[in-house]
Amino acid sequence: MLVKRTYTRRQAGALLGAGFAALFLSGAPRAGEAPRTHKIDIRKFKFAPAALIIKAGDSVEWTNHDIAPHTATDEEGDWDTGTLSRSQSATLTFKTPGTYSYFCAFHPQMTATLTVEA
Ligand SMILES: [Cu+2]
Repeated sequence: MLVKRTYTRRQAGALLGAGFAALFLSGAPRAGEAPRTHKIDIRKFKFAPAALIIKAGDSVEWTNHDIAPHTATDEEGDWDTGTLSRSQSATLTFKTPGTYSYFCAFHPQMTATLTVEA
């Protein structure tokens, strides 16, 4: 009987501890919003959306829906998805704020912009 009560008290203490931990976490600055993955479709020789704004730490997934191969290639050469064949995807994570203009290496008339906010 006594043992059972002690056990119960310990359990309650553990729950209380978890509650305090949760309070601390929720009270923390909201700088750490969970990173998101944004999707960009490449279809009919266009990036959609052609302009996208994300937060630093977010990722972008490009998916090629065309028969022709495409890339998403940064104009400054900072990043590149590499060649995406039909139905292929590539995901890149962006940590540095800035505005990036990019294009398709096979079809340079295909252009778009990606803005990474701090
Ligand atoms: Cu292309």
